[in-house]
Amino acid sequence: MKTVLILNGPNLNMLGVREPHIYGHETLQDTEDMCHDHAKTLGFSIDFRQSNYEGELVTWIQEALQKVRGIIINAAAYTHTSIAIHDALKLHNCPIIEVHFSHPKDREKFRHISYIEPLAITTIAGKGAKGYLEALTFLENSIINNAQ
Ligand code: CA2
Repeated sequence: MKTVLILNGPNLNMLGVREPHIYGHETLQDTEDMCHDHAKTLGFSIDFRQSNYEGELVTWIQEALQKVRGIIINAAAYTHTSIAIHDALKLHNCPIIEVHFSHPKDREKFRHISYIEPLAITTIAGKGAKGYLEALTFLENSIINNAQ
């Protein structure tokens, strides 16, 4: 079965606990459950992970080499800082999609830069947990169109 790696960065384990006006009411567990259900309808299996550690995210990206058909990543604050995650993602030939619950470009200036964006086939932002489902559908279309 086609496996998609879904990676989540620091503090996303706190979703639903605070700042629902920015990130929505869904927890990360709700998001994972929604992704599992949607992936099933698309014929994907998903490997959904979260870490507060940059190096752990880098290791998971490396370990996924040749094993996944696509990567969906919300690197959270590392989006705006991490050349290490950028470099690790660059090792992959599979499609990468950047997702965010909020719309970082409409927020503070320090959130306007993304080190993921140049490597991603698209960025889906500001749609809450539903953005992850849109990313899975987008990935499916891109895999089919490229006959990967
Ligand atoms: O909108 C997104 O998905 C972000 O990636 C979330 C990150 C933020 O640093 C990015 O700029 C945009 C923050 C992760 C969640 O942080 C929380 C903090 C308090 C309560 C709940 C979540």
